Amino acid sequence: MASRKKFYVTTPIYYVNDKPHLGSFYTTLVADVMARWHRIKGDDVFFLTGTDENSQKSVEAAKKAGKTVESYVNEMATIWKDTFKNLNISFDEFIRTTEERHKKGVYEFFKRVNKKGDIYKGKYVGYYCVRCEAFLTKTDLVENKCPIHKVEPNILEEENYFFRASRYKDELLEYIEKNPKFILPEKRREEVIKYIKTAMNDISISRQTQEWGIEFPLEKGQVFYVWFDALINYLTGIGFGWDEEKFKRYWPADLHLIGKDITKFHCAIWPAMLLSADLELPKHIYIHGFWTVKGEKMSKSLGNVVDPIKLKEKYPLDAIRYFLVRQIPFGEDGDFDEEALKERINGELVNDLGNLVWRVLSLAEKFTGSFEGTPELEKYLNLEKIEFHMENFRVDLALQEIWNFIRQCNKYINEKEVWKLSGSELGNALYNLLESLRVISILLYPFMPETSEKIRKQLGLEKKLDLRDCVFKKFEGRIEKREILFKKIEN
Ligand code: ME8
Repeated sequence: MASRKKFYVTTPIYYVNDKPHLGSFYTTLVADVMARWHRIKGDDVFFLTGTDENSQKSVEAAKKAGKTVESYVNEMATIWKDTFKNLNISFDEFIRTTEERHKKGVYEFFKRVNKKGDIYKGKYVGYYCVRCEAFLTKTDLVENKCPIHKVEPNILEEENYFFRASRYKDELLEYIEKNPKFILPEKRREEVIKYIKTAMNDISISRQTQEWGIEFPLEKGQVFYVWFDALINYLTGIGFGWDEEKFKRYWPADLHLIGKDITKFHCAIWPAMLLSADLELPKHIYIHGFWTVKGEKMSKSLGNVVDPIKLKEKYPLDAIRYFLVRQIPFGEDGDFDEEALKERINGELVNDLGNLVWRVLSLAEKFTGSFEGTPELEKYLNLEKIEFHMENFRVDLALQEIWNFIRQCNKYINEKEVWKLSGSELGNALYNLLESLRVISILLYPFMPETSEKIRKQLGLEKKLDLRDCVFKKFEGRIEKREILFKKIEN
């Protein structure tokens, strides 16, 4: 048997100082869409998400909640995991950076980098914003102040260990040059190149003044800088340091999905770390934009976050999934607006898709002949284009193309006035429409898994999905009880 292609997709691991919001759901949703797409392609898929728990943010949030850091992160990790399950996210593994298996992998990774001669001790003298709990460079400052908190940073002096990231600049630039699809979209790639050329330095990877974190192996009393350990999750989540076989099966990652706020870490520091450890680089890193509310980034500190669970109480989950993927060109920013969500539900989901399924099934239910004919609608299905968009991670465009087909099916009903037909003419039209619905149910699965299942149930089709079945054949379903897919949202 020919070996299956593998597909390994990741999301950022999220900080646990808050529960998931629409922004974190968005990245995870796109990862879910990609994972499900590759599953129906028949690939050996691994989808990783998780939580980044060794941050000072955990310490502060725990303090605020009056809990020990340990019990706080445990509770929050459960909330994140459950929320993603509740949102129908089909992750294969959920990695937590406080787990032993992660620590083991981090130590193994560090050993390699250290052996390479890429770790050295130095003095860190620089700006430090206590409120951010982060080091700042001179270029970060605005009028000598932290741009977020508008306070003058402290000058901090610490004995730290550094990772020699600068050593890999040239190799990395060459790799980016040779692999134009390594960093996507293109405009981000240009930014990264500029950053590597002009600003990328060695980074301090240990902390002397913090207690919460993974113990630093070279000096007692220091812990790993949280970003150094966090990035390694992409390895430890698939077995690095604890299951070599699994690790070999899935590494390198096929796709890291991230938001634009963490580009430098993923596109410069992380690849440098991997080069140092003699590990292959991920195949693609796709950087998406921000969901904003009235033009401002959706974030906890601004108090403008949308809770996906609350949204789910008001609208069907699949409608939210549809909206998030369809609304913004993948890679750009977009404003979240409930009116736009309602519009898409009433227009695209109720009128286009819902109506199509309802109309076809009501006609088919009454028809006593056989659903047979010649494929007439198949030519409107541009499967190659859909596949092309998915290969380029343009989930929004793929969905748009599926909708073009759905609209063609509605047009077919109207132009042929199918409700007026009878006998073999009706049998032919219904054959075309039922086969179209069957194909649509497969194509929609990655985006709207519950809707896909509902359609298949009404058509009496089996649950197993295979992208290769997106060609017209003999209709082999059975018309079952009709069910409304989406209800109109009244204002
Ligand atoms: O940065 N719109 O975690 P984080 C779109 N732990 N996406 C958004 C968003 C918004 N308004 N807000 C957040 C971290 N995101 C680190 C990552 S990875 C080794 C460590 C998404 O909880 C987006 O993917 O701050 C962004 O990159 C990520 O959440 C940041 O999550």
